This record gives sequence, C-alpha cells and structure tokens, in this order.
Amino acid sequence: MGLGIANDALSNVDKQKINLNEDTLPVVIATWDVKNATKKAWKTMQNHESSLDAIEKGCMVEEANEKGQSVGKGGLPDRDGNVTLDACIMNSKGDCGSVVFLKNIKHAISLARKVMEDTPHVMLSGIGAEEFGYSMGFVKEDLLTEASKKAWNKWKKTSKYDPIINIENHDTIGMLAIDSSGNISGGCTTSGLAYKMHGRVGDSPIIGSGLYVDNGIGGAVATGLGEEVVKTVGSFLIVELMRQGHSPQKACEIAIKRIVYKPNSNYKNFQVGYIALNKNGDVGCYSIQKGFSMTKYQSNKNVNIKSDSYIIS
Ligand code: SD4
Repeated sequence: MGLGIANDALSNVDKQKINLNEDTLPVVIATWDVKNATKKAWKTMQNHESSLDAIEKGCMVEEANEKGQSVGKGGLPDRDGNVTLDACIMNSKGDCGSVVFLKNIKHAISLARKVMEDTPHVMLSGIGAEEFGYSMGFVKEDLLTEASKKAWNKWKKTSKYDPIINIENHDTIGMLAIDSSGNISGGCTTSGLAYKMHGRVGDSPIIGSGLYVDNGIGGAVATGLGEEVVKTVGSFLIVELMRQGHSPQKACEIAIKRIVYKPNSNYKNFQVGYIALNKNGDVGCYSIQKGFSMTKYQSNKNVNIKSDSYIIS
C-alpha cells in the first residue's frame, strides 16, 4: 500500500505502488443493511461520477426513506419532540463539511456538502445551518412523521433514556466509496440517538470521530453510541492504523478494543460498529455487540455482510 500518498489524481506510478486494482473498482460500503443506498452510490460511480457524488446520492436515499427511524425524515426525535440531524462529508482532497443540530431540512448530507464547497467553514450548527440551507434553495419540511411521533408519545410514558442497541438493524448511515480513478470520499448522516437531550450532537458530524478519509490511505466511519466514538476519535484512529500497515479489518478491531479496554468501560451495554476501506479497495468491519452488518457493492454484487463482534455470545 502506498503509505502516506495523499494526492487526488493518482499517477500510474502511484497506482502501482498501492496495488490499485481497477478491475475491482469502484467499491462502496455502508453501515447496516442499506442495499438501495449502496446501489445508488455504485451506479453513480459506474456513470463516471465521482466518489463524492456517489456518497451524497447514496446517503440521500436513506435520508428520504421515512421508514428508517434513525436518518433524515422520519428520524426519531429528541426527548422534546424535535428531529435534529447531524451529517458530514469528506472528499478525496481532504476537504470536509458538516452540519449539526439541524432542523427542518431532510438532506443533511447535501447541506454538509454545501458547507464544504460554498463556505469558508467546516461546520455549521442549528439555526445558522438551517438558514444557510434555505439560502441555498433547500426546502423546509416537518421531519417528524406520524410513526415517529407515535413512538415518542409511547416513550414519554416512561421517559427512560436508554439507547437501543442495533435499532431495527438499520441505523445511522455511514458510507465510504472509492471510484475507478482511485479517489476516496465518505459521508455520515443521522438523526442521532432517539430521545437524546435537546441540543445533543453525536459523533456522526465530527470529522475524525464519525468519519475520516485520507485519500492516500483509506477511510472509516462509525455507528452506535456516539459519545464513546468521540472519546476515542474512532475513525481517525482507524485510518492512522491503516497508515501503519494494518488491514481495514484489523484496524476496525483495534479501534473497537480501544473502547472496550478503557478503564471502567461499560461496553456490554452499548453498541459501536466501524467499517473501513483502504486504497486497494479492501474492506473491514467490526463491532462490540453482535448484530452489526455492512453492505458492500463491488464487481456488480450488492451484498450485506454480517460483522464479527467483540462479544460473541
Ligand atoms: C450518534 N452515532 O448520534 C450516532 C447515532 C447512531 O446508533 O449511530 N446510533 O451517536
């Protein structure tokens, strides 16, 4: 692998150094079972669009899917009934954009891209992010669906904040893609943890925690209890482990163990899952609890792969 190569358009020499196998590209992977999203992303790259376009379009599929109660429209609200979204995106040049605590705009991933491309900043929050969205032509809409309102009303009977492990096997969507030019991009979008405190922001929009991409090395994304990912800067850690020569699989395993082995870690009570992709198109995934999975679209095959986990029983 070409450790430390951080370029955008790779020369043939660089391609040789990193064993880039164009026969197996493009590749897209995503957290959980999201075949419609990976299909959209892969077809976008087949259409000679960039990995960045693939990430945006792939993530948008889940943001628009009202049945998914952890992303975009239909996401479960905070404890006061507000649906607030977090998202970030990173391109192969190392640029990134992020929105946090965003209300009323469904496609948080697209707004994160606008922050990256059309502002001098990396992160916009709350009302500022929302107003920027309207100025860019995004539409205001109520993100709380009847189904999510019903779930919130039910939750209010006990009001017990207890993040659910592996919510409906389809959670925050984190996605990584490498296009046929060998350029890597990534994105992450979520409505965060259900019934969180108003204003809470998780790992998903935080570059280095929920997502990190280094075009010379690879990328990683996280899902699960964001507070625990932030404490170990999980995605950056995985990319740095790959830089040191670890495979994506091994890097994900080491990053999960970093959480598990923390003093007084109560890892048995929460889930964190990572997926990673390196410059060769090799992939990996690992989680604390059973039940996590990754979807991979490569060589015309769109498959959901069950993740190994630290806890096996
Ligand atoms: C968060 N990591 O807000 C996200 C949400 C998630 O399982 O992945 N939930 O902490």
